[in-house]
Amino acid sequence: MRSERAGFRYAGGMVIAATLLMSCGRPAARIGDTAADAAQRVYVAPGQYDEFYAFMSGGFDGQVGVYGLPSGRLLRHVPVFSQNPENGWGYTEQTKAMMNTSFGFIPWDDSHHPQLSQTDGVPDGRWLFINGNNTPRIARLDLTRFETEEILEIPNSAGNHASPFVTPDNRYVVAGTRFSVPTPQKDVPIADYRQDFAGLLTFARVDSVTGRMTIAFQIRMPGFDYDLSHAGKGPSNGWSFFTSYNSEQASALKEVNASQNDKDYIAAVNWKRAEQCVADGKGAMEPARYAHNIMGEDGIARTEWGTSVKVILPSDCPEMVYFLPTPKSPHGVDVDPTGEYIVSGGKLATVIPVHSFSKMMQAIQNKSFSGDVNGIPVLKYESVLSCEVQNPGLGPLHNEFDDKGNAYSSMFISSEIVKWRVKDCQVLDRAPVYYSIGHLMVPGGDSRKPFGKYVIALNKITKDRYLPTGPELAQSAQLFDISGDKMKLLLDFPTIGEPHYAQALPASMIKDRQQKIYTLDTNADPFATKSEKNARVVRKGTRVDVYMTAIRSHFVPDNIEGLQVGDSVFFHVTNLEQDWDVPHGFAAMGATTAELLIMPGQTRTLVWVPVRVGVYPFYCTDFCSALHQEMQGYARVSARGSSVPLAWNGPSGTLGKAKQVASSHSGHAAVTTD
Ligand code: K7E
Ligand code: CUA
Repeated sequence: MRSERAGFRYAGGMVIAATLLMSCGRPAARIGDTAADAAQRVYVAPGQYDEFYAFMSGGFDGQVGVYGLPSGRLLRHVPVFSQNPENGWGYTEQTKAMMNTSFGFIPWDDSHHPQLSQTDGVPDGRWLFINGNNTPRIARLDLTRFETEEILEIPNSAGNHASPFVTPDNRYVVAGTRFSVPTPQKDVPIADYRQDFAGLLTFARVDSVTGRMTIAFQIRMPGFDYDLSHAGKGPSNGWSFFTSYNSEQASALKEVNASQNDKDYIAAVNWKRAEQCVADGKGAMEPARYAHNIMGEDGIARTEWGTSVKVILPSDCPEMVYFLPTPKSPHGVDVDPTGEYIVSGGKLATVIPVHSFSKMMQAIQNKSFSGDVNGIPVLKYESVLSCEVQNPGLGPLHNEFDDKGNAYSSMFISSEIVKWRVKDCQVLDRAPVYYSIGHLMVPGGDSRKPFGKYVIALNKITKDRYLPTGPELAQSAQLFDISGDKMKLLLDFPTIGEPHYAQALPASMIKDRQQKIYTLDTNADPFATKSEKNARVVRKGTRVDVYMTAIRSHFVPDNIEGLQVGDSVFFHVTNLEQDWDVPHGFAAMGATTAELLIMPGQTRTLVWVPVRVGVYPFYCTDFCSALHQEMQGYARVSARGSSVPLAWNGPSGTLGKAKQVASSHSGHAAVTTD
């Protein structure tokens, strides 16, 4: 949300207020009843587990951070959109295809909104979806393995920010474009924005068994900036809500020009109606090239190329989209657990507007419209409003809910969380945060049944909360107890990347469903080596395939000779272990890609191109046993065209003692024992 900061400069006095609030040193925190009391509530004794898993987006690091709550302990950093040299994600031959896009190989993204899959409006712990903001994509993680299993590119989109919010039955994840663009792309003057730019809202269908996504349809909307979304639930199930700003359709200096209107809109999209129109043959298939990357059962990612997409216009399908006027330049949109209230956060608004779904339906029926935009009816603000939270603070962004009818809103400029009652907009409590909160998260707080208990502030600016670390300071999360009437600060903990949104669920929902190993017997990687006696080295021209095994505490083969400068050496390393938590690593000196971390039963491939003659070590990077340091070997690299024969060590190879038998035609070499 860094981009939004600039916008506040034009909010005049607000900025001065913000500066004052943020520069007054270290305010005394309102901690629990006493510090000891707070400490006790977040203390998870050695050997004990946290109560919740929390999933936080990595923002500019493109990944997902998994934390335990209430301790705030970082459990795992799961690579998603960004290559990760720690385990070879996006570098290995098996995972590279996950980064394919219509723009080519893109090894990073900016991830903002994790969303747990839901069943009947409640997180079910099966999958986690997350958006790639820069090159529009949605990823799906499997929560039995904490691995990314699928990445779907979203065509006709630019800045996939209003994404990937799920419907209560997990039928769809949505993707609204933050930046309108010409669709299909074409070479036009930017000044022709109004006429040529559009904002597409994408609905990707999720398979209920496999979780696989397919683009069902896209709705071509006016060229606003579609910022955030949440699905309706309960009575409002069947609708998705998208905030928009820049209803001015300004194409330059948006800081000023997109902040003119007192109200922008929430787009209320009746996706059940859209489905019906699509089934009736409305809309048109338009050409669109996009990548769909799927991790196969064999552990190898592959790309399928999409070639077209169904695009439907609001004018094709009356009663599909309505605009709800919403002050001012709204950011978040959140639907309360009952599904009746739709709450926005107007970055420049002085109130928090709460729309009523039942009033919206009534207004639609009564045609209580104040006008239209490109034929999309604009409902009268007063006829859809439930209430406005007065004086909530400055810079409202996002809202989450507890299980007692209350909402918690983040106030970016005044750096606080405000708690208020949803049904009558009464402010009940406020708690300062340190500093500049973006999203906030209650476990299950955007679902039909919030788990409650805590709210976490995800703060943008840390200033003086932690030991300083040079020009860049850690991002900060703050955990509050919300079990009583008043919020109580329990804990600060640093986070990695820049978490935007987060999700959490009780650990009991997923902890006993963890996959512990990959079964070696069913390893279907074509380069797998399932026993040491099959380890071998095969040359075909300048390509050398090393079929290697790893088990405590050695590689087979461990020594290899006969490699040549400029060869492409494919180290296919299979971890023969079948015990939980015994990965082996593999690193080769001078490798220009990454190391490998190979899970038990898995095969991973690193390509190494030796650039000069010599003898180079490779070794295991994961301390796996008392003799881990001995888990090493050498690769001898000779000059191009050298007569040193290809040979290796191992149960069947006896490098140094062996009779070398070269096969004549394929350049293939083998070693036999005496
Ligand atoms: Cu940071 Cu949801 Cu991208 Cu608000 S967003 S803070
Ligand atoms: Cu294998 Cu260390």
